[in-house]
Amino acid sequence: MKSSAMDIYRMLQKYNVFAIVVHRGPDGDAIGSALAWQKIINAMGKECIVIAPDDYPAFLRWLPGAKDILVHANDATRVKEALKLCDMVFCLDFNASDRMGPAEADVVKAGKPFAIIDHHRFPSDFAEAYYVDDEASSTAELIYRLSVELNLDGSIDSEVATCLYTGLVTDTGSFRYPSVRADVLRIAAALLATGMDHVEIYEQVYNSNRIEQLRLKGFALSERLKLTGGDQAAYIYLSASDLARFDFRPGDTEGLVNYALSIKGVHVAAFFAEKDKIVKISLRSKGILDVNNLAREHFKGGGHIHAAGGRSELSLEQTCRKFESLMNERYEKS
Ligand SMILES: [Mn+2]
Repeated sequence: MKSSAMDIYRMLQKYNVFAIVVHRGPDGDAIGSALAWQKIINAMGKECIVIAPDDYPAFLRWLPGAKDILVHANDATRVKEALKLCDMVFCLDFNASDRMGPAEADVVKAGKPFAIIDHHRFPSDFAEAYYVDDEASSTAELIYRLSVELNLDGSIDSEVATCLYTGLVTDTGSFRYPSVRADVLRIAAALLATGMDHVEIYEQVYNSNRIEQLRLKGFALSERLKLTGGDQAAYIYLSASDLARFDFRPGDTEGLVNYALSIKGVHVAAFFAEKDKIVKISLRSKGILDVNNLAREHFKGGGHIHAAGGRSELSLEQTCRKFESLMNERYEKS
C-alpha cells in the first residue's frame, strides 16, 4: 500500500462527517494526534468525533477537547450511533484492526471506509487510504507533516499545537529516542512558535503523579525488578494483586519499563503486568535487538524496533520464565 497525502485529501473533500478511532490503551500520541486532527477537520467546516476503545490516562484529561472523546468501554451505544452517522473512519496511531480490542467488532460492523495515519511497522491492508511512515517519531509528527502537505497547517493554532506537542513528547521519551531527527525538532519549534505552553505540558504529563502511583513504582523497582540473560536483559513484573494493592489506574505503570532499560549494560527490558486474566507486555531495547520481532514471534504483539508491546496467556510466572529463557538463549553464551 502506498502512503499518499493526496488520497487522504480526496477523502477529506468527498466526505463531511468523520470519526477518528485510536488503539486500545490510548497513549499521549494517540489522544494528542486524534484531538489535533479533529480540530484541523473542524476548521475545514466538517464534523468529526474521536472514539477511544477504552479509557485514556488521567494525565491526558486536560488536553483541549479530551472530555468529548467517546469511550467505547463506557458507552458502546453512543459510539455505535456516532459510527452510523459518520461517512468514514480515520485510524490513528495503529495499523491493524485488532488493536481496537473489544471495540473492533462495532467499528468494523459500521461498514465505513477507513484511512490510516500511523508510524508503526507493517500496516495491514484494511483501509482505502494510508499516510504512514515507520520512521516517523510519532503519529503527531505525521499529522503535522500531512497538514503541511495539504496546506491545512494554517489551522495549527496553540490548541492544536498543544495536542501535537503532547504526542511528540510522550512518544519520544521527551525527545530522547533514536526516532528524533532534526525534522522532529523543527516541528517542535514550529509548534512552540504558536504560543503554546510547553512547560504546562510537562507539568501535566510528568508532574501529576498520585502518591499510590509513586509507591507502586518504588515497589516495582525494589521488589519486582530482575536481571537475566547474563545481566544484559532486565524485566519488571507486577501481579494483579500488586496492582490492586497500590490502587492501579490506567497510565500508572507508563514508562516503568524504561527504568529496567536504564541499567548499565542492559540492552533489552520487559514489563509484565497481569491484567484482565492475561499478561500485558511492554518491550524496549537499545542497540540492535529488534523487539518488534521478539513481540511478533513470542508475545502476540508488535510495534517498533526499540519499543513494542504484546500479550501472553501463560501465567505471570510462566511468562517471566519464557522471557528469561529467550534472553538466556540470546545472551548467556555470548
Ligand atoms: Mn505513537
